[in-house]
Formats: sequence, C-alpha cells, structure tokens
Amino acid sequence: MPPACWLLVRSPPVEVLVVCHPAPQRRTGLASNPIILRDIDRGLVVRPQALFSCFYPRNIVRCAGALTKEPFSHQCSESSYMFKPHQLKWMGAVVLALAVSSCSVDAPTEASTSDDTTPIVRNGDLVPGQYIVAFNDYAVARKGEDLQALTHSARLELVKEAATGLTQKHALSAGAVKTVWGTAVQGVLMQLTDDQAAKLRQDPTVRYVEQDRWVTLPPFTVMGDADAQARPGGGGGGTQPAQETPWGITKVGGAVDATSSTVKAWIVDSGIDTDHPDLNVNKGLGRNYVTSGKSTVEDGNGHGTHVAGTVGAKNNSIGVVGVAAGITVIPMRVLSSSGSGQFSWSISAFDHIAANAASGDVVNYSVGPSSRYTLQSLDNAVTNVASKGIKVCLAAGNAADDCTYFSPARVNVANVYTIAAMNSSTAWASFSNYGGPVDYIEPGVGVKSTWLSGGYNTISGTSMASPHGCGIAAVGGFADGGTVSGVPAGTTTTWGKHN
Ligand SMILES: [Ca+2]
Ligand SMILES: [Ca+2]
Repeated sequence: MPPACWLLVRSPPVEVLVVCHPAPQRRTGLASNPIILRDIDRGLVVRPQALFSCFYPRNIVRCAGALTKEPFSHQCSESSYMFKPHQLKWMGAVVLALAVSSCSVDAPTEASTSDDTTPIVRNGDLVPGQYIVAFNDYAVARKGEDLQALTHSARLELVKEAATGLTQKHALSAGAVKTVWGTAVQGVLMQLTDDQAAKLRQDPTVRYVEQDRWVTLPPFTVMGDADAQARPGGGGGGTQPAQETPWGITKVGGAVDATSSTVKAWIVDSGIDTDHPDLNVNKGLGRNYVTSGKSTVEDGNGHGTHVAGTVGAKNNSIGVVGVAAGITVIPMRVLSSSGSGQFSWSISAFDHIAANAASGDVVNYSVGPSSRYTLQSLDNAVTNVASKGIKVCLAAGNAADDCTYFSPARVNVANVYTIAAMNSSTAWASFSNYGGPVDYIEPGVGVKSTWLSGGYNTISGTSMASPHGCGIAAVGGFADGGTVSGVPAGTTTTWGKHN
C-alpha cells in the first residue's frame, strides 16, 4: 500500500499541514500524528513548491488542537514519497484557496522573507549536466612536491591549473569549470554533457567523475503546538520563555560552559538565525553556498538553527541550553529555505572548513540521503576535514536502514562520529539508521532547541541526535553513557555522554 497524504488546513492561526501515512486504513492514528510543514502564521509562504513532502511515513508526530476535515487526500508513490510537479501545482492552488477562505486576516506580511527559488527536487535527484571531477594527486602536484604541505590557496592554484589543462585537452570551454576545491576534495565542479563526462572518466589525470545530486531535509516532526509556538513575536524582540534544560542535554551530562572556549562549532546546514538571543553566532566567519534565493547565512528553514541550539545554546535565563553552552556557532549554509541543496555546495563548505577551521574545532552535518546512495566526493570531503584534527559529527540518517549504504554516514575514520538516535527512555529510535559505522547513540526524539525568528521548536530525527554528539566533541569528548535498548544487531549499543 503506497503512503497516502492529506492536506489539512485550520484557522486561526492558519496552519497548513501535510500528513502522510503509509496505511490509509490506519488513519485513526493521524489526528495525533501530522507533520507540520509550513505555518502561514509564522510568515512562511505556502507555495506549491513548499508542499514537497510526502517524505517519510515513519516520521509522524502529534499535533494538538482540532483540525478541519481533510479537504482531499492524495496518494503518492512509495518509490518517491514525493508529489510530482503537476500534482504540486493543483495541490498548491487548493491549499492556497483553502488558506485564504479559512483565514479572516490579511495575507502574511513576511511573505518576502521566503525567497526560495530552488526547484522541486527529491533527495538523491541528479543535478543535470553537473559533475564533480576529482584529480589524482600526481596530476595536481608539481614534481617532488608534497601537496599536503602546501597552503590551501596554493593547492587551489594547482587544481585550477590541472582543470585548465583538462579543459584544453578535451576542447571544453573554460567556463565549464564552475567551482574549484583545494583541500576537502582536490577537484572541480564542471558543467558537462554525459559524453564529455564519460571522456573525462578515461583521462589519466582524473581520479573520479561523479554527477552532483540534490539532497533534501527530512520532515520536521513537530511534537506539539505549544512547543512549536513557544516563540516571541517580532523576530526575537518579544518575551522569551524562561530557560529549560532539554532532556537530551541532561541525558548527556548537562550543559558545559563553553563561552570562553576556543573551539568553534561549524554548522553545515540551512544557515542559522544569526540574531537569535539564545545563540552565540559568528556570522562573519559563516559562508553561504546556496545559489538561489537570498545569498546570506540566515536560516530560512529552521533546521540549522535547531542543530546549532543543541550544540551550544547559551546558559542564561531564556529558552534552552546546549551541550557546549555559549560556544561560537558558525553558519555554513548549504540548504535553501525549502531544505534542499546540491551536495557540491556541501563540498564547498567542507573545503572552506578544511582550510579555515582549527584542529579541535567541531563540525555538525545533519544532512544526507533518505534512501541508499553514496558519493565518493562527499565521503572524501568529510575524511579530509577529519584528517586535520577537526571532529565531524554526522547524522546516521532516518531511513531505518544500514548507514553503510549512505554517504557520508558510512565514513568510518578517526575524528568522524556517526550518530544514531534514541528516545528519552534510552530506547532505540525506530526511524534511525544503524550499522557498523555508528559510533554513538544520542537523544533524537522530541528534542527542543532554538528555531527561526528567535523561537523554539521540538522535533525529532538523527539530525537532532548528531548535534548532541557535536557538543560532546566540543567539550572534551565522548564517555560511555550506558546501553540503549532495542538496538539492531551489528550496531553499537552505547550512548555517549561528555567526559
Ligand atoms: Ca538559554
Ligand atoms: Ca564510525
């Protein structure tokens, strides 16, 4: 039975929900388990392309309050968990009509903040005509030269030279080279036809050629309206809730003061709400790699802000507190406001981190496939960052599958920590990926953290478990916390706390 999806609209405040469930006959469970994708009341526009998700039937959660009747239902295919563009078009029109007719107030005034123009994509979709071309070391290095001993900018120059040589040799236009990387990957991003890519694969200077892919975030599993709306009005200028310590922070040993730590936490994600009163964001060190819509490091999605708060929300009187309380978090924006990005954007972020982070710094990457696929370039990028003494925490993934088949979660080297998820009863989270590469299990169900516009939100996923690990790595490393129940065979049963 393919999963079924319903769009639900209620007012006031106007909320548009997409609810997916694998088994329509079990719809009685839906009232307690919708997925809130977009909330007009919070200034997010409901656009057809926002209704991209029928993602993940396992990730379902509770929504308090009465909902209107289902305006319609729609079957989406099990293979894609995604609506097709022509379906989105009419669905979007229906939702907009319902939203307007059920709402007595004016259209949201913050509509212009949602400037996302990334196309509708599925996790794993190939980016047409876009290829990652990595060079062999000997093709980049000059005779007798130790590439690793060179500076990042020197390596960039050498890669650029190798790329120029390659384009001339194969009569490609110089404009075919879109991005040059020097450290995380010694290679370039190129616009190529399939035939050209096939030819480059045969070139002796080329280590590998792989087509770029789109990645999309898993859905947010909002645990309750009260939490979801625990936000001040006016983008952080309103009243903040009194500080509470999320269960996961207590679980891993409590917050550690990191306000004067020299360790920086690089958050490779959807950006960060840079003026959130409960976060210490270094905007200046941040970078945006999203090529559509706004070109700032500001989070238009929420995911990156949530991750940042679990790593290091401040220990003050408001909101929440993170594991490494008050640590400097740096936004590396690789996902658009709709939560999608090309993996080449992530590689650019890792290249920047490899060149600019210090040994001992930490990285969180709660981004990855929703079904089995791998990218050598992404795995290489993570490995090369870790080889600099930078600690990288990776979400294992939410497919309830073996992460050995997922990039970059499968990377299993020193300084890389693949993090699976458990709940507050120290039991395995059923959605979590498992397998040999998993290093620790961390809190990932009902995790409260910082959100857009100076707010807070409670969501679930290995995306939320990984930043607990990142905070632990930032304050001295992992200690054995105990044993998690219900862990799939072949996976560590150990959850991690800080030393
Ligand atoms: Ca706080
Ligand atoms: Ca590992």
